[in-house]
Amino acid sequence: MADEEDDIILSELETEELVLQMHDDLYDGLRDEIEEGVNILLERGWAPYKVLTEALVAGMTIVGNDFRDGILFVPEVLLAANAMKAGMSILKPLLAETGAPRMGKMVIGTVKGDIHDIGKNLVSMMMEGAGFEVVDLGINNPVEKYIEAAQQEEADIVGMSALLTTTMPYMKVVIDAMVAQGIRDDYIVLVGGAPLNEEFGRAIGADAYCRDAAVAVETAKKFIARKHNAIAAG
Ligand code: B1M
Repeated sequence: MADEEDDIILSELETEELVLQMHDDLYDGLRDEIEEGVNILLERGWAPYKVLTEALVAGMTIVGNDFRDGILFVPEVLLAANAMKAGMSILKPLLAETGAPRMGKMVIGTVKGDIHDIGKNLVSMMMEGAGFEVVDLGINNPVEKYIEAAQQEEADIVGMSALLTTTMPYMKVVIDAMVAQGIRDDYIVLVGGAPLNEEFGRAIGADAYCRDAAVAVETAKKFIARKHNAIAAG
């Protein structure tokens, strides 16, 4: 727990200062302070999505830049990631709060060889918030896991995440296996992750590349509507 003095300091900051302080706290991996900051922003009327993008994701971008530049190392980044997850777990029920009818079902996971899961978790949260049922396969998923889960769960969408240039080609392995088994067209395949782009998505045979979680939701809705229209048209 943050001690009482920290509580007072955080809660007394102006909102703009608080957000900057949260970027610092995320950088320093201060889980309790991040939880506290998230709660204060919510109390001040910030929408959960705004807290997520402006306080947490923006802070993580700074961490990412310094990781890239050799200023931060894996243990520090892990602490930052844990602090981010703590903040996200407060936002999750708020983002998922919806009485909307099920839009469709998605299985999603990070590909084999890759253990980054923050972005994938964010996509899951946002999809649930938009009324999708989400089956989260976690990290380091081999092709068999995606295919088995998609079939068992009777999913509409297969989502894949990769954060490394060395693991993103594995998405093609999964799609090629789906083609080989004659099941590729049974699913909408969406891919995402920082090193990907639209061209890559097209090249590997995905239905779409999703730049971020909000785009993933919009894209999923669009493809599900298309699927329903095709079924209705016979
Ligand atoms: Co890693 N790491 N990391 N790392 N890490 C990156 C990705 C890196 C870019 C850092 C850097 O150099 N700047 C770099 C990759 C370089 C490259 O491939 N060219 C890198 C490296 C090198 C590594 C290691 C190899 C380091 C090492 O061991 N020497 C190692 C690899 C381990 C492995 O996977 N086998 C490693 C380890 C780690 C930690 C464990 C320390 C930690 C992960 C903790 C965790 O996830 N639980 C970590 C972190 C945190 C990062 C950075 C700093 C942050 C990633 C993140 O969470 N971003 C990252 C730098 C960066 O990306 N700027 C970095 C926030 C998140 C919200 O964004 O994941 O992009 P993102 O998700 C977005 C979109 O991309 C999209 O929506 C999300 C939300 O808007 N999206 C999807 C993502 N998945 C989607 C799926 C969809 C749709 C949209 O499906 C439908």
